[in-house]
Amino acid sequence: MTANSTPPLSAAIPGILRRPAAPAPGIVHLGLGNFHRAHQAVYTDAAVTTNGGDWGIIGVSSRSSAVPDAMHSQDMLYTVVEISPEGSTFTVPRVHTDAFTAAGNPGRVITSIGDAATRIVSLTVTENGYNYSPATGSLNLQDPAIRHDLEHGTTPRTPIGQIVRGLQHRARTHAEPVTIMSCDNLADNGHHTQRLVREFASLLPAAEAAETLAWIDTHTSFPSSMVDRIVPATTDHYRNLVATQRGYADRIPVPAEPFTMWIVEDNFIAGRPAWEAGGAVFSDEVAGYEQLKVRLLNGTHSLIAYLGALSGAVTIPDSVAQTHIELAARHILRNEYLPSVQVPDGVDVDAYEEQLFSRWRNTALGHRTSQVGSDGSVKLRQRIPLPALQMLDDGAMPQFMALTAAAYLSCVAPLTGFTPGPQADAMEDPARALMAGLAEQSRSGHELARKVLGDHHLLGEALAGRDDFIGRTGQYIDIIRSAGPLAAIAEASTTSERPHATIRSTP
Ligand code: CS2
Repeated sequence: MTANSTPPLSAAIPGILRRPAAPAPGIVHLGLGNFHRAHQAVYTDAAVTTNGGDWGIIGVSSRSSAVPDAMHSQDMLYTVVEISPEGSTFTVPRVHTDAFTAAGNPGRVITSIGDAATRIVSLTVTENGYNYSPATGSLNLQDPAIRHDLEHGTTPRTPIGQIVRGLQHRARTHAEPVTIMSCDNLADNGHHTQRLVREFASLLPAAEAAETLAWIDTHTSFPSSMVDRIVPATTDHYRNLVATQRGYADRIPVPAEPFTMWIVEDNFIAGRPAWEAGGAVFSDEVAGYEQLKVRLLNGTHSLIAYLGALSGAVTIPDSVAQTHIELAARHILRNEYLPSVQVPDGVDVDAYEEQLFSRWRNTALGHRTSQVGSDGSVKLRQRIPLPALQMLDDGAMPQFMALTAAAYLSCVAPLTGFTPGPQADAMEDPARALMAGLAEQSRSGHELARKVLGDHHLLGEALAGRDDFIGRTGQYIDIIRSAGPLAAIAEASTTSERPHATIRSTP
C-alpha cells in the first residue's frame, strides 16, 4: 500500500484516538514545526486525557502553509511515529483546534494572543526565531523584520513583535494575565524571552512603551523550560511507514525518538495543563537541566554534525559511528562542557552520557548532520561561549570547542579551494551569505576566524576579545583544509590539557 492509495487520517481507525474531540483552546503556539507536534502537543494530549481542561492549541506557523493546510485537511490530526531500532509505534494527539500562518494572518495572531481564553502563549521558533543578535544577546535592530514590527502595530512579522502586539491587545480589551513559555534550546529561555519582549516594548514611542512595560510586568510570567526529544524532518519514508503499518494516509507524520523529557519551572500566572500526566517534571532546578542539555547534548551534537559532515556522514549515527568522532564527542562532553555545568541533584552523569550516545546511535531515526548543522550562527552562541570562557579563564584552551567553531566555519564559510561536501552545502544559516563574503576575503583560517569571531562577534563579545581562542580556531580551520577533520581531531586530542576521553565498549 502506498501513501497515495490509502484512506485519509480523518477516517482513521477510531481506536487510535484517545478522545472524541479536541479541547476548547487555551494555548496559542508559535512555531508549528515537528518539534512542537512531537513534544508539547503530546504532553498536552496526555494532560487533557487525564485531567481535562480547556487547553486546546491554536497552532501558528511562521510562513509556510504546508502544515496548517495539511492539518485542516486531516481534522487537525497527525501521527507521531516513534522510531527505534526495535520498531515503530504510532500515536495521534488530538489537541489542536486551529492552525494558520502568521504571514497570511498577522491580525489573527494578535487577536488570538489577545483573546481572554488564551492563558499560555508558547514558542518553538528555533534559536533563529528570536531575532536577537548573537553578538550582543539583544534584539537585532539591524533586522528589517524587527524594524518593521516596531513601526507597524498591526502586521507583526517576528514572534517577539507578535507577542508584544498581542499583549497590547490584551491590555486594551481586558486584563486577563497570560504566560509566555519558550520551549527553545536557549540558555535560561524564560528570562531570555522576557528580556527580548521587554526590550521590544521599551523601544515603542515613550508613552506607549511605559504603559506596555507596566502591563507586561504585572500580567505575564515567563517560565523557563528544558525541552528534549530528537525529532528529525518528515520524509516520504515516514509517510509510507504510516500508510503501510497503520493503513491511512498522513501528509505530515512526525518522526521522533522514543526518549522525551520536559523540565519546567512552575511559574504560570494563568494556570496550566497537568503536563505531569505526560511525564513533565516541574522543578526549581530548570537552569541546571538547561545547562546540562544545551551544553552536553546540543553542544556535542554540533561537534558531531560538523565533523561528520566534513567526513561525509549523512546522519548523526553515521557520524558518531566513526571512532575518531566518537572520541572527540566524548572528550568535549566530559572534559570541556561538563565542568561548566551545575549538575542537578540526582542526575547520574555517567548514565546521562551513555544515554546520549545510545540516542545518537539510533540508526533507524536517520537524523541528518545537515539538520543539526543548520543555523550554527545562532545555535553555537548558546552552546560554546560560557563554558569556553570558563576554561580560558582557568588557563586551559577548550581545544574541542575551538575545533567545533572551526568545523562549523569550514562547513558554511569554506576558504577558497576547500570543498566541504554535500552535507555542509545543505546546511542553512542566516549568516551564511555574510560569512561566505568574509571567507572570500580571507587567505587563512586565522584571517577568517578573526573576521567572524573577532570583528563580527559571532560567539559574543567576550570571546571576540580572546585572541588565543580565535588563533586556535584559525589553526584548526587550516588543518581541516590541508589535512582533513581526522587530523584536526588528532591535533586537538594531543594538545588538550585535560585528560583524554576513552571510548567505552558499545553495548
Ligand atoms: C539539535 C537539537 O538541531 C540541533 O541543533 O541539537 O535539535 C536536538 O536534536 C534537540 O534539542 C534534542 O532535544
